[in-house]
Amino acid sequence: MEAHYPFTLPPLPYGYDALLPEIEERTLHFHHDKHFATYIDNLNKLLEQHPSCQDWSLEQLVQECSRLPEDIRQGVRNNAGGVYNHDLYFKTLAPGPVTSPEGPLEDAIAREFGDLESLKTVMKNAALGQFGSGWAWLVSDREGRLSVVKTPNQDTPLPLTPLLLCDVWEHAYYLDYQNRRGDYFEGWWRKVNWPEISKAYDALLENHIRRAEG
Ligand code: MN3
Repeated sequence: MEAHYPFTLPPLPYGYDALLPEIEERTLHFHHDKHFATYIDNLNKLLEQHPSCQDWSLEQLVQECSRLPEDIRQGVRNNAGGVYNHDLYFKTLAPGPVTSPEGPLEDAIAREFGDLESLKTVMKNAALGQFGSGWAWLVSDREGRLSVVKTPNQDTPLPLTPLLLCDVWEHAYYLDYQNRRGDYFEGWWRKVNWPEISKAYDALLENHIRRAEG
């Protein structure tokens, strides 16, 4: 993803059939090529008229949208959030066999939740408990403490660091699962890219240690 405007659609990091049978090809085509692309187009259109905001990073657009010109504030909140969330959503899934957390992340999950199955239960409750469209998240604070949160619409949990996110907008699952959000969650969970998420958590801890030493 570009550092700032103009943003372009990153390719899907795997084939459109890579998440079968949990997530079907047509869902990925709609979700990535249409929905994700639309958030990017809309965000670029909003920023087009405002050169002063064109060097803002995506994280800045999401977190500091109250400082934006009023006429684009809500639009940027929705669409920059949509870009941020979908970029991460597709990157945190992977083809292949079921994986599990590794190293410090495995330890942190044991500490905060007991075990991976308990984390799954907490996250599934968040996914099912999000009324209407939104997201369920596994996040970390700057010190590496994990928690599960949910957000409505395209809101993000920033400044907490997102590690994993489940899209519970109907467009993420309706073609495959219709109204069965819980079945979608179970399928989605089997495709989580734990090795990559474990690496992201390692990097977060390293940053924390560096800050503490610096
Ligand atoms: Mn979506």
